Amino acid sequence: MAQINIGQGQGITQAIASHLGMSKDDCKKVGLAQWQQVMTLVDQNNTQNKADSKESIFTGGNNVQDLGNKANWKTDFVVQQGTVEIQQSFWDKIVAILKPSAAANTEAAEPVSTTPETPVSESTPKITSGAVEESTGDKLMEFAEDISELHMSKMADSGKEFAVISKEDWNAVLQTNDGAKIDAAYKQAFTDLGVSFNTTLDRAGGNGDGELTFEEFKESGLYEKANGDASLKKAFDNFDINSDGKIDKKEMAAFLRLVDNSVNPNEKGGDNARIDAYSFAARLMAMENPEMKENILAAYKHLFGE
Ligand SMILES: [Ca+2]
Ligand SMILES: [Ca+2]
Repeated sequence: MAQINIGQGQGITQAIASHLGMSKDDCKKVGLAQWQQVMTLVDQNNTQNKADSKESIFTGGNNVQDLGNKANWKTDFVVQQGTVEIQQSFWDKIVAILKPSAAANTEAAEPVSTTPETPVSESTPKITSGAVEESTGDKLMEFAEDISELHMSKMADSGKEFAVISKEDWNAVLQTNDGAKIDAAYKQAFTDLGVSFNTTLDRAGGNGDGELTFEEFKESGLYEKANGDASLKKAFDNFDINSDGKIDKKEMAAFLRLVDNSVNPNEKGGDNARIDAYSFAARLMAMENPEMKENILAAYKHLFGE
């Protein structure tokens, strides 16, 4: 039996990949069809669990054919943080699909323990309140690319988490127990991040003035790469709260602030001045959702009170 540890905000596919010690490059080599096979096995295991009156691994839908459909991945194959058990017979087949070389070796059929490929501390941009570090936007851009390379799906390597304000600084602010101070630091951090992120995107696809026109937004590649079949203009309009045809730094800050919320209703999370890859991807993907504009607007009002 394999015991898979599901981290916070992790999907079942990522947890399996992580349990197998698969690197990001390993994951990239696994196609949707293979994941569908894997999830079919997980589904069979789940059915078996139910028959044995054991706890279900996941809730929601189980249609593996729809695995690549972004519209479903907030509701289907939903797993809780914790440990799930996959019976050995199913697990062996899963290993054979994902790691054929390991499966050939009987020793390796037993799952190996995993080490996170990138310690969070190395990939976490540090922003000190009031000062924007030049590299933050670049790092977030790389981060966005990482996710899009992994098809912006549940399978994304979303173990990554970015501190909007350094953990040390944030903890120091929290320890003051001063609500007004915490609120101000939080808002400042997101404002800084909005400036940094917008500037990076504008440098990538525009004239570098820190505001994004629709053309610049398109050229920056962020959303297009993230969700090629989406209506780009609609996504742009969601960002452009004041409808002046440009995404300014505050509008970008509002989007990023919105990301600082858990998308998994089972988690508490949210508003901890950290952005994890899973939430980031989910928000980008939800851009066509008619509620998105309202959500960004609410985040905008929270940050800037306008
Ligand atoms: Ca511009
Ligand atoms: Ca605007």
